[in-house]
Amino acid sequence: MIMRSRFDKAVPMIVQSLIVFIFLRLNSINSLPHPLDPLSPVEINKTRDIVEGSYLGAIPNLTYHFVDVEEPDKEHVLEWLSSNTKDISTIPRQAKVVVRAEGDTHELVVDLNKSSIVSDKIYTGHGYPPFTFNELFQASKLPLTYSKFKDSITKRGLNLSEVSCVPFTVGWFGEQTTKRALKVSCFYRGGSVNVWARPIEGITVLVDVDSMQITAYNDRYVAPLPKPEGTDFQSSSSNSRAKTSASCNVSDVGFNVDGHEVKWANWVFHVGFNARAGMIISTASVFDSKRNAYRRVLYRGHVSETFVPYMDPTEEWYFRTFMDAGEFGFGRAADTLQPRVDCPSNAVYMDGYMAGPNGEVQQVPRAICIFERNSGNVAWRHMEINNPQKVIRNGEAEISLVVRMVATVGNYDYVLDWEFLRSGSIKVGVDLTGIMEMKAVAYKEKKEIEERVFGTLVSENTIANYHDHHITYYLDLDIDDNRNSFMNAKLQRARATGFGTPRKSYWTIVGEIAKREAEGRIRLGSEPAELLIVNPNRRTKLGNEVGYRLIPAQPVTSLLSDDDYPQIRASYTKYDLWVTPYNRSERWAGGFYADRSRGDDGLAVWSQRNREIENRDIVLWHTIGIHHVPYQEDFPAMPAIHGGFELRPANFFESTPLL
Ligand SMILES: *[C@@H]1O[C@H](CO)[C@@H](O)[C@H](O)[C@H]1NC(C)=O
Ligand SMILES: *[C@@H]1O[C@H](CO)[C@@H](O)[C@H](O)[C@H]1NC(C)=O
Ligand SMILES: *[C@@H]1O[C@H](CO)[C@@H](O)[C@H](O)[C@H]1NC(C)=O
Ligand SMILES: *[C@@H]1O[C@H](CO)[C@@H](O)[C@H](O)[C@H]1NC(C)=O
Ligand SMILES: *[C@@H]1O[C@H](CO)[C@@H](O)[C@H](O)[C@H]1NC(C)=O
Ligand SMILES: *[C@@H]1O[C@H](CO)[C@@H](O)[C@H](O)[C@H]1NC(C)=O
Ligand SMILES: [Cu+2]
Repeated sequence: MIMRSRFDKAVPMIVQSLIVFIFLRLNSINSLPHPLDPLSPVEINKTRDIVEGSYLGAIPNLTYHFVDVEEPDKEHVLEWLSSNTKDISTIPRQAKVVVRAEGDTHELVVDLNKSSIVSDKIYTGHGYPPFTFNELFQASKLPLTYSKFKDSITKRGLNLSEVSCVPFTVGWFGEQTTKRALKVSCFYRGGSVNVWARPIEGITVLVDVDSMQITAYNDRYVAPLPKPEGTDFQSSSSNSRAKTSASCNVSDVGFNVDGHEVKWANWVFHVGFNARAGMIISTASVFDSKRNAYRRVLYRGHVSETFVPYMDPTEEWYFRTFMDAGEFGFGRAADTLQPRVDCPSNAVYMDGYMAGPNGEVQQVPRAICIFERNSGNVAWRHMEINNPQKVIRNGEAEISLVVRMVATVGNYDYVLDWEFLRSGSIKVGVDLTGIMEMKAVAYKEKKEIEERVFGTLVSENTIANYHDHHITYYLDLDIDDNRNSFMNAKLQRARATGFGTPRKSYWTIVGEIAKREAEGRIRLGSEPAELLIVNPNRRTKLGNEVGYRLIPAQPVTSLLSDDDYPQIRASYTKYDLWVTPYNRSERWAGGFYADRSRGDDGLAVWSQRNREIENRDIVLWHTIGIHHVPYQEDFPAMPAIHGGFELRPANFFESTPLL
């Protein structure tokens, strides 16, 4: 789709002419495919046809767990990016596919040009690929026909027809051998649409996924069922808003979407999508009017993994230590966006495509939205009184471009934003909303609580349990070029002696380039520091190394002990920031096979090699974290809570790009 149009009135003339200039420049280039484009619907089908046409097609019940474009070599992509012809024909178009057949996990590379499987390996390490939708669905239905479960429901005086069950991943707790498994928890609708608010507590149902059978069942205790009153989250206003769904009006946008490439103001970048990460931003470059050229900033950025451990160590809850991106998939959980609720009326939408359980293409309509935002904030301003006889007052409203998706992973909704600013900043944000995971207890009031609880009483008989959200981003920054360095520039107090003034102290910057990965593991918050990624080979006219700085998210490192199994699996959450050398196969912080993983693959393990990171192609990994202590206001649905970080130019431009 190609859209283009008049500009927002709030954008000053000078910027408008800059935008027009950029549009004219870029529109003269033909729209050609980008090597990082996600697999198209036709390509997903073709991938399946190639797999089904191989020996694997003869195996009954082949299931597809992962299908994505096999990332081309970065050097090829960069050659393509810098070439004038934008000729993609030399870059092979390949798909990475993970299928399961007869209990084996096959890792395939399918060449779409050669129409053949060019690599086929059986994975024998720990952990399993994500579950298919069918597996999750079938597992959730098993208790409803299981006689012991039916007895448990009868014993509680409930109606089976009002029960909904939800499958949870089970983690790993030191077992020597593992199978693909899910634990299914059940909830009672009976008068409420908010299933999470009425847990049928005390029951554990273990499902062996490969045989799709219940292999362990325990009804340990009975807790009262929380009442349905007050649990409904469909407010009258949201009902009416959902009904006024608007068709998107593309005539108002001040940006241009061509295939997967977006051009807006001084930015150009690529928006991709896959089942695991969801939205992926690639090859983002910013126009430098002083150099009359686009300059590279971000090669690739996306959610790498999430870690959501609950703080309830009891039988029915201890295993709830989710790694949502790897176990379920943020793209798999992508929800269709509601116009005027999830995105404003000037938004433009992109659909997402993935392979379903049988390899056939599945569409997520309106998976991503892109819109120009007039935040009401000030981009810059000044009033000057010190000129004789005149007051000068000037400034600009902040206009930005937002790219958004929503992942609804069971009870939680993650609103994931990439926001581009004309100042050269990129802001990455997460809004957490949805429904909390709740536990039924005997207590109606706080003063009745006798046994230990692991959360907040948010309603009668309802504890919302404490838990964390760690959302780790993969950030392959390339500031002007691949060869970059990382600097943790500390602000340190100095004594003011020898200046002949009464000052006693001041602070100054003590910066050191990180030489190896060990110096690129940072726990934030203990001391003030500037976190810089610089290009030591490029300088401004004044001689400063060009760079970007990370203004980090609120630091939240995991509080679990190092020997706790979930912590071993997600050991990368012990640091807020990591720097590693670029390696095409190192993208998923918790390891590629996250389900039942044991912590032997992933960021913390790779970093132990302590490779050189100075003046190299490096990758930053940064975590947006929230220790979530629930409050009553989070019930029955939770008002969004925000976390985020900013990538901000630091001696990158000669002066502000705003003027
Ligand atoms: C993909 O294959 C399915 C099943 O053969 C078919 O229904 C669908 O139309 C195909 N989609 C595309 C885009 O080719
Ligand atoms: C394949 O799936 C069908 C239906 O679920 C099942 O009946 C059959 O036993 C499975 N075959 C194998 C070889 O697993
Ligand atoms: C692969 O196929 C794509 C799409 O059909 C085509 O654009 C590209 O040129 C081909 N590449 C090679 C290396 O053959
Ligand atoms: C179960 O269903 C029956 C018939 O619809 C109804 O009378 C009864 O109140 C229900 N019981 C509960 C606990 O919801
Ligand atoms: C889109 O916006 C234009 C100008 O604001 C308006 O004239 C037009 O009716 C709108 N179209 C739709 C479909 O809302
Ligand atoms: C790239 O990463 C993989 C996985 O960590 C590792 O096996 C491989 O040796 C790495 N390659 C290089 C060149 O470091
Ligand atoms: Cu939470």
